[in-house]
Amino acid sequence: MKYFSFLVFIFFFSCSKTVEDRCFIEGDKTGEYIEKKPYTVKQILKEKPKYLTIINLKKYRSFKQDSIDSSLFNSISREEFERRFKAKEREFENFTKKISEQFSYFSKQEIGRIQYALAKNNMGYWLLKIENNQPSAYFLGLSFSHYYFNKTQKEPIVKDGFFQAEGSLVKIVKMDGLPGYDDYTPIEEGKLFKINLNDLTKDSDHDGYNDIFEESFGLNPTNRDTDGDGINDFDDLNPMYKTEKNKFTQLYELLLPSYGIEDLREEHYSFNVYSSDCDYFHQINPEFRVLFVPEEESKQTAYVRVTDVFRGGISKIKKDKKDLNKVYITEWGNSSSSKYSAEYLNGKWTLNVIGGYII
Ligand SMILES: [Ca+2]
Ligand SMILES: [Ca+2]
Ligand SMILES: [Ca+2]
Repeated sequence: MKYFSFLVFIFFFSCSKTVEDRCFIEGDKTGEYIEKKPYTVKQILKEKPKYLTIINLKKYRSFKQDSIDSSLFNSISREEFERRFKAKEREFENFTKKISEQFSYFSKQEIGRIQYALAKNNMGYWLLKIENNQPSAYFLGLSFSHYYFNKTQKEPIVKDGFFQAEGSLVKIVKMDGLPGYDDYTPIEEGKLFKINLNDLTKDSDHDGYNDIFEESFGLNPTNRDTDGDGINDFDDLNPMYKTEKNKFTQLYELLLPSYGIEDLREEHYSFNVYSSDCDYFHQINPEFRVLFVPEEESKQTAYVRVTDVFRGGISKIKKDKKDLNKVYITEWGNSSSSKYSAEYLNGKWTLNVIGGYII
């Protein structure tokens, strides 16, 4: 019996991490980038979403050909570069106007009065649609670490009730010293990726985000207001957690990246994704969209586990041993990091850079 209660005690103790455990650290540990081993074809297929069908093509456009044709930089003159750049801008003008500039665009298609485009942002791939001047965006839930769509699609991207795109299964090779730069290598070419439009466009709670998007990032696809704060997911800048104002949420808000004067409220499909279990970080009131991913891999969604959706991060808080109002915290982005000492006086934080790096 003694042994049993001891086990129960351990179980209870390990499940009941406090805010203190989740937000503060003793040492200098910060979120370092850990290189993950690329998946094999077998592993990719094993984790393939159910709604995706992959067809092996006999005749196809090779990965290499597509990369050469689509490169804006490879051995072309400045004039030719500008010509291609402008042509691309014109081609997707309607989308940039209606959905703003949150995406880079690949293929476009018009069926009657509906326009479709295949697009990508830091979250992943999307199918965009403009119908009766109304834009919609449907997240594909396919990791760019595994799936590559040819920039030139010879066939229509929407056909017979399906989204379809030709491409390859790939691995990403990260370039040393070039953060954010992904070098793709195909591991199996000649694939046709197909998703039934009914699966892709399904938005069970009618909040404006398709189910696949909500499931990919841990939002609730059957509740318009995941965090119950009265603001629906589509309009909520921090849709996963209710906002609160206190000393430490103030500190995290101060360390969020600043994007100047742009109003990012209308950019509904562009989020900064952070990996953090800290309640104070979760409770921030940001000026742009944020989503949070659990630190522990086993608690993350399948999509986030294999897709590098992070632009940066903010560490846990380290308290000063003597001064109760002084803490240390680190913020990092794609190519830089800053370590701060922060002092809380009269309801306000003052930050001092005490270290960091720029690549
Ligand atoms: Ca939804
Ligand atoms: Ca929802
Ligand atoms: Ca909400």
